[in-house]
This record gives sequence, C-alpha cells and structure tokens, in this order.
Amino acid sequence: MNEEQSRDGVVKPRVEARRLGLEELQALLARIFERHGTSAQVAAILAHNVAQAQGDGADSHGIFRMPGYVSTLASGWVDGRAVPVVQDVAPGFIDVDARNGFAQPAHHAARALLLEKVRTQGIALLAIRDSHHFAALWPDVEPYAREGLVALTFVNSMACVVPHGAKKALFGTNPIAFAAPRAQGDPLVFDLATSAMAHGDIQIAAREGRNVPPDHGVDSQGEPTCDPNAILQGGALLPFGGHKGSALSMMVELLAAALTGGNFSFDFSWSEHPGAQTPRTGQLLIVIDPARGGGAHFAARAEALVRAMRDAGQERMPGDRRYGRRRESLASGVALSEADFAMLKELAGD
Ligand code: NDP
Ligand code: PYC
Repeated sequence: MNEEQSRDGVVKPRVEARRLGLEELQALLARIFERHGTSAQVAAILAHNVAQAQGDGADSHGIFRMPGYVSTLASGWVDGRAVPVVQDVAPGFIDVDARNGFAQPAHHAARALLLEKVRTQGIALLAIRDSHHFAALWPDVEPYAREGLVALTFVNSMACVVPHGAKKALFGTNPIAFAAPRAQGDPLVFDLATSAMAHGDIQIAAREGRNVPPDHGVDSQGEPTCDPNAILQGGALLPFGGHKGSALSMMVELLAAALTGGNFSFDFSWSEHPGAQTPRTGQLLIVIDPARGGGAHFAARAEALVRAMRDAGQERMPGDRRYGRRRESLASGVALSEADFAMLKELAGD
C-alpha cells in the first residue's frame, strides 16, 4: 500500500523514507522522554504507547505528539516524575491520584489490582484523576480484550468543542474506546473522539493546508467554517452527530471528571505555562469479565455478530485498519518520513 486516506477522506501518497523496528523506535522515544524530564519508568510507558500508535498508523497520536509532550514537560505544566497513588476504595472501585502526572503510568500502577478485582467479582472500575492523557485510547483497552475481558474507557480533554445548540466551547474532544474479545481474530476495538474530528487531526489538516469537511467546526464568530486554522485560532469544533455526539461528550465529562474527581475540560487553565498542550483532567476505565452468567459464550457470540455484519455487507470492522498497519509495522518496521526522523533525532539531542 503506497497511499492512504486521511481522516477527512482525502487520499494522499504515504510518505515513507525510513523504517524503524518497533523496539528501536520505542528506545529512541524513551530517550527523548527522559531527556526532557520524565523518570525512566514514565519514559518507558509513554514510549511504548507512542510507538504502538505510530506502528498502528494512528497518525494524530503517534510521533506527531512528541513536540507537544516535550514542550509541555518544558513548561512545567505536567510532572513527568509523578508517582501515582492507588487506593482500593471498594470491592469494585479503585481510585488513582495521578498527582499531575501522565494517565498511562497511573493506569499501569493500578492494572494488577484491577485485574484481580475483575477476575474475582466480574467487574471493576478504575477512576484516575489529576492526570494528563495526550494519546490514543485503544492501547488502554485492547490488552484487556486479549485477556478475554470487555473494557471501556473515557477521557475528557480541553475545552474546544461547542455543545449542541450552545455558543461557546466547553467540552473536550472527549474520546470513548471499547474493546471486546472474539472467538477468532483480533478483538473488536473502537476508539473515537466525540467531536466531529480529533483536535490532532485538525492540526494535521492545518499543517498540510487542507480544508476539513463541513459541519466540523466554527470560526471565532461562531460561523461554520472548513478552514482548520479558523477552528484552531479562536474557533471551535462541533460534536459528531449533533445532539447525539453532544450527549456522549457530556457523559464523558461526567464519567472522566465528575466521577473521578478530575477537572472538567473547561476547569483548568494552562495560560501560565506557555507550551503546555496536555489536558489535566481524568480517565475512567470499566472492565468486565464476560465469563459470568449468561455471558459465558461472549467471544463466540461476538464472532457470530461479526459474521452477521459481514453477511449484511460491512467489510471493515473498527480496528481493521490499525491491525493491518500493525502487521506491516511488525513485518517491515514502522514507516517514518525523513522529516519526522530528523525531528525525533533533534528531540533526542543526537
Ligand atoms: P476515527 O474517526 O478515525 O476512527 C474512529 C473509530 O472508527 C476507529 O476505531 C476506527 O477504526 C473506526 N472506523 C473508522 N472508519 C471506519 C469504517 N469505515 N468502518 C468501520 N469502522 C471505522 O477516530 P477519531 O478521529 O475520532 O479519533 C482519533 C484518535 O484520537 C483516537 O485514537 C482517540 O483516542 C484520539 N483522541 C484522544 C484524545 C485524548 O484526549 N487523549 C481526544 C480525542 C481523540 P480504525 O482504528 O481501524 O481506523
Ligand atoms: O486529538 O483531540 C485530540 C486530543 C486531545 C488531547 C489529546 N488528543
């Protein structure tokens, strides 16, 4: 495959100059994180996350995010050395205070306890607060499905989405991810922003000088626009699907912020930290063991559903594009443009 379709439907040639093995890329990214102020453990966790995203062709949340991580660390907005505090608050409820650190290390710190609770009780919930999530969400849920579990996660971000019918930005791009095991094949995973487009994809469109489709955003006067720069500079995004996406986005604010004790997307200001880009909010994870009660045959039922969807004419399942890119990356390395490789080398101080 030497061309790809961007998020807004434009087919463009894929720029590849160099391929790096996943582990090689991960080691380079870990060096960058550590050089810019994270602990070695945080660096390893974030590097794994970014390398996975790049390897799966999740362009808006792979190495594209590295300058943002670095400028945020330099701004003092996030604590790259934070040690999360995990509290076992109830049989099915774990609370993690990320202490102004990244969400992934907070999740990592509580994962074993979460799994133990899910295995013994059938369901458990992980509420992370005071955390920064700057990544794709599928890496947070897919591993649970690979262990036979069903997982859902919700993250709120920064006020850049106008609620349906409202006049100013209030919600974040507020993604939801879901993962479920199948009897055969890779888990069913979807991971989507509740805004018409992820903020990262708007930035990519602006960088590439492309307009975005109608009904994705408004300018600083609240007028509809297809110009990504007008959306980014004083304008705002819209929820996907009008009032329906807006309701889901509201739910994400409630679950990821109100329930965890984290900030709403409109609660925080990073104005004192020029260069800061990572939202300081919260994340909720719900993990379910379907091998309980009537769900004992969940993976087989999921397989039957996929078969029925294919019979009905749906060829592409959510996750299929990423899995395809992953197979390519594992076989021949992760594709990077020369400019991206140079950017990483510079951030690493090489
Ligand atoms: P997309 O709209 O590109 O994709 C959403 C989901 O739909 C994916 O699971 C995708 O599968 C699937 N999909 C896409 N096209 C089809 C199709 N034709 N048929 C069936 N399934 C399809 O994602 P978004 O732009 O909404 O989000 C991009 C990323 O941004 C996500 O990873 C999200 O987590 C991240 N994000 C992170 C935020 C944060 O605060 N950390 C905030 C907002 C977004 P596939 O993966 O295979 O393409
Ligand atoms: O792409 O919308 C986005 C986003 C916000 C925070 C991290 N990614």
